[in-house]
Amino acid sequence: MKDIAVSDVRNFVLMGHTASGKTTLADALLYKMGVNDRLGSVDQGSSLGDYTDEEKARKTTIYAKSFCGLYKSSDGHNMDIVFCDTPGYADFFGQVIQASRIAGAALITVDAHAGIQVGTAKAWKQADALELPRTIVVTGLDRENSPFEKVMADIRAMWGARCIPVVIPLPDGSGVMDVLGCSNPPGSVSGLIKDAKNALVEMAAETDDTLIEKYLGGQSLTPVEISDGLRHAVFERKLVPVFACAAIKNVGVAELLDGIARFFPSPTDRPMKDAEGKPIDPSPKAPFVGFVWRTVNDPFIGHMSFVYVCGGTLKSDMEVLNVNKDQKERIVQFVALNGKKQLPIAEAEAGDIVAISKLKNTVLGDALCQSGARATFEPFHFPNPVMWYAVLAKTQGDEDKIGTALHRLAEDDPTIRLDRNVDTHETILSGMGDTHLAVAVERMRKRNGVDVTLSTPKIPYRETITGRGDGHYKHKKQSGGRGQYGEVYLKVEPLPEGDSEWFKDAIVGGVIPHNFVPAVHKGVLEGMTRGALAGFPVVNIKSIVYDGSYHDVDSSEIAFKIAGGRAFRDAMTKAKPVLLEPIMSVKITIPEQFMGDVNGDMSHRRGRIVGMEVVENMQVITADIPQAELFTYCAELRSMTGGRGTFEMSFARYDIVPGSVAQKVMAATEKVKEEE
Ligand SMILES: Nc1nc2c(ncn2[C@@H]2O[C@H](COP(=O)(O)OP(=O)(O)OP(=O)(O)O)[C@@H](O)[C@H]2O)c(=O)[nH]1
Ligand SMILES: [Mg+2]
Repeated sequence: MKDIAVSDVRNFVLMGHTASGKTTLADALLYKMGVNDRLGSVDQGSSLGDYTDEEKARKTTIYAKSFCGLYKSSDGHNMDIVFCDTPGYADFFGQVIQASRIAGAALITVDAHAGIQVGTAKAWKQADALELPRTIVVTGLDRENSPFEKVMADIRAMWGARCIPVVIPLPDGSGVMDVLGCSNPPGSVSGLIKDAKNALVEMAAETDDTLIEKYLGGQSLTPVEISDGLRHAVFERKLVPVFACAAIKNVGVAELLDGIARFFPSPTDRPMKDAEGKPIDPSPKAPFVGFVWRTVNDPFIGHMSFVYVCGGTLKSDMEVLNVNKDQKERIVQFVALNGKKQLPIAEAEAGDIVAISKLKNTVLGDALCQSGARATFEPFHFPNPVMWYAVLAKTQGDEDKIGTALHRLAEDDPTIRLDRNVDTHETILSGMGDTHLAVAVERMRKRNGVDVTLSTPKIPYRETITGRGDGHYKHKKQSGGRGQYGEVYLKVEPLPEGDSEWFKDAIVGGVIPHNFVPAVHKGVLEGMTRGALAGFPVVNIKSIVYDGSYHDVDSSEIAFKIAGGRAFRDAMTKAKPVLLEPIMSVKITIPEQFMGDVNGDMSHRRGRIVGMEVVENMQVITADIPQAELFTYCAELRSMTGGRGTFEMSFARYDIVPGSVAQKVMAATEKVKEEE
């Protein structure tokens, strides 16, 4: 067993808007705990967190990473601090979804200068969804025009009076005062400290009947009663302690670590739950249970599984069962991570995060269990992609390599998808935004040595009819020996809803002999793969073959197949054919002030608004928008709203393309055909 009890482990996730100082804070925490002998810097490329090439180039976090360190709390306790840093940039929210699942608590950063931003609200929502106890850390106190009181007021306006400061920054930004610990505050902040202290003590008292009696009776609570009460209130999410720091100047970092020790739950307090909602025994003596929350498949480092230890003790050379796959895996060795730094460890217990290499059959979301335990976990729920491109290999012959590389990427990051569109014959790469996909392409080029071009995908248009039509074709050829003969009359009509009989044989009197009807059927089917309008697949059409003629010697299957196909085409042309396009149901979330712009833009996109509501101070617009108008929406919505607008979407249905637009589509397909 390790020398630190599971009850002294603190495990949390850093979340917040991009550039709100998460990684800088992570570096400061690691420096304070002595994990790093200098303060890593995102700006200078020396951060322990943002260490990959793609992160250094963009000075932003792209991948969730885990860290750990030891900390001696102010009451002399040795604590094991484990945490994950996550990206704030919307494109990489998938990583937040993964990292927040294994956290015992959330630490949400708010930039003192910028205040609450979209990413902050999104982080809060994620913490809500997982019922995570949380604290807020106001960052960048050293920056000019960053008054703590103003941010504090915004925080309370947004999330209520349960947000109470536990430190108060000194006006010159040189340090912070611990609200409960300080006895002689300087005059300039004494009022703030007094108010916060009263609010905290009252909060502590309210957690327990005997304490509230004591409190109301005028007796003061002991420091232990206060800290136990507050810890309880944080677990119950009735209290959100607010910290403040200037991580870059090492201000407020020790107080924050103390607060984490004081307020956050240990895995004993808040054990991980399995898929059925049953808590997993966090004791080191219990059988080992681990949850694979991230994987990396990379030619540089091979296959790595990042595992959160839910309970038991993980030791090297242990055999475990991957419960999801029902396959045994041998864990030869594992390391603890501090970003890039790997630390070999002999044992891991609840709350620890380890990286295990070469688990061949294990993928993201799997459960690893020692005999005696058998758990699985609720699968991750990722958002649908919001941006798509058709991918093509730059070098012919690289297609297989690209397929493999992209599939590996998508396995590690399910917000990246790779699909083959059977209608347009394109390979579609989709993800959460331009940067997300650019990073994917860059990774492939650097690590797999393959290059691709991305282009706007073709729309999988379809064709159908809106009326009825009569078609006829007589296939007759006399060339030398045996001729070809087959004549077909057929009618088409829109396929009634619920009717699956799209081909009806209504021949009477054997005008088309029984044995040739399947050939007509085949011809019609072939006609339906390339419609009469622009060559797109035809849907929702019913063909009724009712007349025809044959020749004793010259009729053949091929002749009737040709006649069937051509008669279908003839009938379709006369049945008011229309083009259909995929319509997406889109949910757009924006701050109120952008309503005008976003709605105006909607009409240019042929969008139709179907609903509007206000959710948590944001306008949520639900609209139906043609897929063709959405390929660049992600970037354009962000630029219209200064990055504050987000959207999600899913396929709704196929709808008729309006005449003028259809003309353009048909002209474009015509042009492509000519070029070919
Ligand atoms: N002055 C000052 N600058 C800070 C502080 N914390 C962070 N910064 C700067 O703010 C910028 C963004 O900081 P990061 O730590 O990368 O922010 P982040 O939240 O990790 O951003 P993402 O990874 O994009 O989500 C960097 O240029 C930091 O140097 C601070 O306390 N004071
Ligand atoms: Mg970061």
